[in-house]
Amino acid sequence: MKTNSRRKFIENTLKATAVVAIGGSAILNTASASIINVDQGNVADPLKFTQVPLGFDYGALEPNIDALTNEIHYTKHHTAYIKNVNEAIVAEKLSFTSEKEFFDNTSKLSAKARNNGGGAWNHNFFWQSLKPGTATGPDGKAKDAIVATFGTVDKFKELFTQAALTRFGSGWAWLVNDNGTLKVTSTANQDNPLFDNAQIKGTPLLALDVWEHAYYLKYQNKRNEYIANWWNVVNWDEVNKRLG
Ligand code: MN3
Repeated sequence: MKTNSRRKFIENTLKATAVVAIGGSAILNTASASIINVDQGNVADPLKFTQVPLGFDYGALEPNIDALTNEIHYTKHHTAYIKNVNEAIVAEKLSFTSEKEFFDNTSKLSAKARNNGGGAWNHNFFWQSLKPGTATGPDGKAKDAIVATFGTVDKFKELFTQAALTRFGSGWAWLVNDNGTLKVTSTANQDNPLFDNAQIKGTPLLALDVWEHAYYLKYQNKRNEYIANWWNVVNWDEVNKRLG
């Protein structure tokens, strides 16, 4: 009985969180900060993606993620996605004023806008999901929600690891909040669960980049070792914040 009422409480809390999230969430709020004034068509404030500052030194995640990989990933790959999506927004006269609006319309966008928009957002989310040191979480809300949905933290980690490992080619593994239910999913290329045509939609809580550029210098073909060590640098504080 005790377990059941606790579970109910968590479910209700998550439902409330999800509503807030959809209405203009903590995650998507970064959109408003990134909007600048550009004279473009008839839109006063078209969307412009910005790259979040890296909250740590390139080498701060050693030995789990190496410094050179982080540096190239942040300064080359991620920077290119930001530049390319902003070019596409201007060239194609896209009139979105928020990231939410952009992702609500991904199925109608050009490949350049869609892929680079996903890449810009996903990496901002990815960097903020990492933290130097040795992760001891999940704890707090994240742990409660994970246990309520998956039974145990280990079971969740097993499912997430499997999603990351079995994503064929390039893509991402995700933990999302789908209207109060947590789900593990994966996406191809730079798609994400905010895309209007995502197979499993939801508010992202945690993401892992499994493109080879994210791990190949250190791990080569051993994606499994990269995933196993990535758990050590997950920023569970950030996941708790995303749960409201
Ligand atoms: Mn990447």
